Amino acid sequence: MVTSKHTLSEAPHTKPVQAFETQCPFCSVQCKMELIEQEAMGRKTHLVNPIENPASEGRLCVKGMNAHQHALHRDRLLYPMVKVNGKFERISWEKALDLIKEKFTQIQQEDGLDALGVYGGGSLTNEEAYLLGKFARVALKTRHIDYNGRFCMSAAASAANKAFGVDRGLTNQLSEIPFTECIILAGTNVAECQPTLLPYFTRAKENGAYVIAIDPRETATTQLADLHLKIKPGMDAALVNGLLKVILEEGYVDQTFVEERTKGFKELEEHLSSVDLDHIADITGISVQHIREAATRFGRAKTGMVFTARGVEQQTHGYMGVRNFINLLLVTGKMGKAGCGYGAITGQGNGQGGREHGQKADQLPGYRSIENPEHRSYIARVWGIDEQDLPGQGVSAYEMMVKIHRREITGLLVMGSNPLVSNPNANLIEEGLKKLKFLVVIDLFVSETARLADLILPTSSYLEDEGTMTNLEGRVTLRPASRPCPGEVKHDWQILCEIARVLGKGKFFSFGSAEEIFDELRLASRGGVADYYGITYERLKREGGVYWPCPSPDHPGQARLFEHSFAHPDGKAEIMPVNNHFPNEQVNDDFPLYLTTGRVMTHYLTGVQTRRSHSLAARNFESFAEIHPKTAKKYGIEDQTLIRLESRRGSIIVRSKITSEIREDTVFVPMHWADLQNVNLITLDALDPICKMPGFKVCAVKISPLVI
Ligand SMILES: Nc1nc2c(c(=O)[nH]1)N[C@H]1C(S)=C(S)[C@@H](COP(=O)(O)OP(=O)(O)OC[C@H]3O[C@@H](n4cnc5c(=O)[nH]c(N)nc54)[C@H](O)[C@@H]3O)O[C@H]1N2
Ligand SMILES: Nc1nc2c(c(=O)[nH]1)N[C@H]1C(S)=C(S)[C@@H](COP(=O)(O)OP(=O)(O)OC[C@H]3O[C@@H](n4cnc5c(=O)[nH]c(N)nc54)[C@H](O)[C@@H]3O)O[C@H]1N2
Ligand code: SF4
Ligand SMILES: [Mo]
Repeated sequence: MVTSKHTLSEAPHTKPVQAFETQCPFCSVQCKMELIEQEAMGRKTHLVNPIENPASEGRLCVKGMNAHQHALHRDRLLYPMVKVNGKFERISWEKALDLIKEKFTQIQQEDGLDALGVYGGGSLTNEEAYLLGKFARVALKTRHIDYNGRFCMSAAASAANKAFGVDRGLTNQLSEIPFTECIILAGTNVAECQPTLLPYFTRAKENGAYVIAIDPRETATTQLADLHLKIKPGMDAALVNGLLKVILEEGYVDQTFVEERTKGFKELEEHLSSVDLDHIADITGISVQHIREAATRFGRAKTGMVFTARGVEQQTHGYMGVRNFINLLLVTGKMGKAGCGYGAITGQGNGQGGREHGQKADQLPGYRSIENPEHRSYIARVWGIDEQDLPGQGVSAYEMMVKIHRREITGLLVMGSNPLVSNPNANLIEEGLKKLKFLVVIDLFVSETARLADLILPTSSYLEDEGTMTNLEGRVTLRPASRPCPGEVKHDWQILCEIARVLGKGKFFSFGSAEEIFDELRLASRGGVADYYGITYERLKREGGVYWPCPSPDHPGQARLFEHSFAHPDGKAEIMPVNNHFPNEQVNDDFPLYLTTGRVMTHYLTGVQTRRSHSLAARNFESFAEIHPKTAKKYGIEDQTLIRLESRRGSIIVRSKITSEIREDTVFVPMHWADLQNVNLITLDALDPICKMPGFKVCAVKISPLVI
């Protein structure tokens, strides 16, 4: 990690040409940095320096350091491309837009308005995510829009909404972490996934904090912990029942807080009376002694925070898992105070803002609901349309894919996602996408999904696209544009405006800049839960960042939530009994091991960007499976050899990595590779019934050496 600012201007033979201020395109920390273009011995080279900012405090990780390598890569799409006889050919923007008009109109006439689907992403700026939602509802009049954040934030978002009445990644500022006494890190590998945040936790430890990590693997994050609970995959909800049982037994309940600020405690108390600690130990793989230790440490501490990420959330009961961790905070009164709060560690760069302004199937801007008559009429007024013309709720991302497979959706526009690699059960996705009458993909590269497209439109990268992003704390920042678009590339928002224009809806999309869209977003979010009304570009430039909610231009923005009341009408948070949930797929003789999936430090999501960065690809160039030495021996697997992993849905081939860091009953494969190494060829497509999150983190597999 780079922390110090150094300039190369004094280096011999090196001449800085220009410097740009920008923001990393990858994770939710949104580290600020400076990209310096320089000339060395007649060749152009690049240097990246971190820039001081309140989230990363001037740190950068290896991905941020090398992000420009993909943005400046020769593989960047520079022109629209149409598929002719199975091959992509360059086409003019005019012809591309005509083709969209022809195909979309034809699909609408043949199959109805809802036969067009829109699929967005958490890399889009707030302006673009907002515009995509408006585009689906106003330009296409379809109910079918959803986005990749469904696979990312939906469990935590739905749990926080239900428990607190509002969903913002962190309820507190990052700067409070060093001053809390006990920290639970559940299913989060912050050291590899938000590396620049790690010093907040190491500082907490230096200040005497006790850190509990819950993960089936030893990771760079669990190494930080005083207590690592090496849990059986999918068993977090049950583990928390054990923790709660001890908290109640030992008298660590904050009675005043529970009485004044919450409801539902009695039901929880009753439910816990039937919880048996030996049983919990048995099903979670965590000893009673460790359950007691963790509960006592957390219960006794005067301040404490819980952080969850995808390990807890990407489960078919991810919503329930998060609810139970929130129960733990509520019964111990550790909310709404300095050093006390909950954090769902948001994933994508704009995973937070991307889930607030209307690219979700059930949502309108400002975190409004598309089923709420008042919300509908407010947004219809802002958009200048009749409320009756606003479609209703659609379905979640994977359910859209199922509709595509059933030919209920026959045309699809993808902006900022690679669904073929990131959805579970990739075989079904591929079959479905091939059945579409028309697939348009808007991307920087020919991603695996774009390969299947009829039309690919080239979009701008973080270096070219101005716009706002909302980081994991709910802090809105402005990312300036550094460079002009290469070739014939256009910004996502420009592309949407132009498609709307050829579809005869231009008057609703007459924007000339990202700022103009932001000004409409401010209005659309006004009075909503995620209220951005008081945030302006001018303020963002002046202040560096503003927290939402920010209802008026003179409002400072709210850094810590729930100090006096929760966001439900009665001001109280909801405590809820949670059962001991089990994963949907269990191991058996045929598929004897659990597979869990996740990330490595050097790659980002489906790898379309990071696999094109030579410095990152050099660090990890292929996928692998972590396997315990005893398990490897049992199945005749040698270290660093190719192996086959097989589930009921398919198989993949990856390299073995034998390590005692993982549980004996579990293997781990990262998600960053495609084709034969696409781990989603074998994952399970069962969804959480509440939030529709797929259970990416647990399925049953078998492993074998690859015999050639
Ligand atoms: N380097 C890198 N950083 C990233 C990303 C990336 O792709 N690469 N992606 C970004 C995005 S979009 C996201 S959503 C975040 C994800 O950030 P994280 O959620 O932290 O990342 P994961 O590796 O998916 O999962 C975290 C941990 O959960 C553990 N785990 C697996 N199953 C279970 C379980 O049943 N219970 C518990 N308690 N733990 C379990 C895994 O072993 C893993 O160490 O990272 C963001 N940052
Ligand atoms: N097995 C398994 N599967 C998972 C997960 C897991 O842990 N395990 N995690 C899930 C999670 S948390 C997530 S967030 C999803 C993410 O999955 P995806 O949505 O597929 O994520 P990316 O790989 O970021 O794909 C983004 C695509 O958009 C392009 N792109 C980047 N920036 C822009 C932009 O500004 N505009 C446009 N138009 N395109 C852009 C990139 O080149 C890339 O092709 O994967 C999910 N899938
Ligand atoms: S990947 Fe995340 S932690 Fe690393 S530089 Fe980018 S924003 Fe910062
Ligand atoms: Mo994510």
